[in-house]
Amino acid sequence: MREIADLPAVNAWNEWDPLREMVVGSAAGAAFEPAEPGNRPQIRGRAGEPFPAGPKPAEAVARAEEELDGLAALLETQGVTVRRPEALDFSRPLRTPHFEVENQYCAVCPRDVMITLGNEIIEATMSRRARYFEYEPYRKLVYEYWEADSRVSWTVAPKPTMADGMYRRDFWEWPLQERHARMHASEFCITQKEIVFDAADMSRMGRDILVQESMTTNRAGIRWLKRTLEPKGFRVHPVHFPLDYFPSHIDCTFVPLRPGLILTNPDRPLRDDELPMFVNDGWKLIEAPEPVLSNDEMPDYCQSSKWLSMNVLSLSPDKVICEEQEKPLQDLLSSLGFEVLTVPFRNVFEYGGSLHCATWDIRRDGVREDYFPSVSYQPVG
Ligand code: ABU
Repeated sequence: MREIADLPAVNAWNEWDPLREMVVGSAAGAAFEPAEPGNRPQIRGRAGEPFPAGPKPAEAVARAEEELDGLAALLETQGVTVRRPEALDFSRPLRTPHFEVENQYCAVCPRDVMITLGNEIIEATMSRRARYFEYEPYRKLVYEYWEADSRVSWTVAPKPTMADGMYRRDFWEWPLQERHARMHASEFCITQKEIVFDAADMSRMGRDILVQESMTTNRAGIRWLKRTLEPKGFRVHPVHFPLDYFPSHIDCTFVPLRPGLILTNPDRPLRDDELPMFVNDGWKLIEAPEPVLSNDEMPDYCQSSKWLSMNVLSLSPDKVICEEQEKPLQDLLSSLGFEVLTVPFRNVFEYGGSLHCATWDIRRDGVREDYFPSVSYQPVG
């Protein structure tokens, strides 16, 4: 791949342009996620048992670190510059004027916190108390990029209080019938009172940014993104997947792979009225195959679904990294013309993500393009 000369230090307009520089997360200092109004962690298959608290065992951290290092090494063989977050002790408790948690979480998934939109870095508000300060492991890097190139800008979204009133506390107790009845209202564990979003609910497609309304991103958060990004020439599109009763982060649900092609989750179809945007401009939606692991077979402390299988990382429009054991997906992607690289990553799953979640792209070749010429919506500004 020929590198584009004079690319800004921070430059990524979509999920697939040729990758040049990336942050890979780290499990160092990780702790178990605590129960809080925005999260009810459960041991898989043992719902009544108390979820552990405090630091993760050293062996679990070492296993995850080995796989994260393996991803970093693979990226380097592909000519990608890899950076890592600062190691912090996430087992420390946190107390603000509005809440307390017994410990924090980890820096395995930078994708949840940080997003590059063109030449701008945005730090998300976050939605859970234990993740309030999760931008900290990345701050030194952000300063470095910001100092290195005057074309780089940096925006920090307003921090919500995360006080009790920000949450719908009975959400976790809703019976399935009520969940089904409320699914079209898109009401989840966060209320609409404050601006809330995790960066991983966004997907970048040039001029157009998709934002999933979810347990981790509310309508106020989407309004903030619209008002912040649309005057800069983006168009922000809320998207919904009504059959996902616990939506959190779009990258196991709707994964753009290259111009014209999106990998979709067969259990979580896009809302009917949101489909025309893709169909009208000839995008093909292709369903991911059944993951190799069932939900019951996911690691004991993993709170994510089996669909981490489709959390792939694009190196370019024709090269993608998949989890080593996800053979059916690897075969599908090969049949679509992708060169598929693989890496073991199962030990990272209990930290909430796979290959896309555990990374944050800083620089990809390319400029902002309009992949949806039929979209007539013109943002103000
Ligand atoms: N952090 C991504 C998890 C999404 C899912 O469980 O499907």
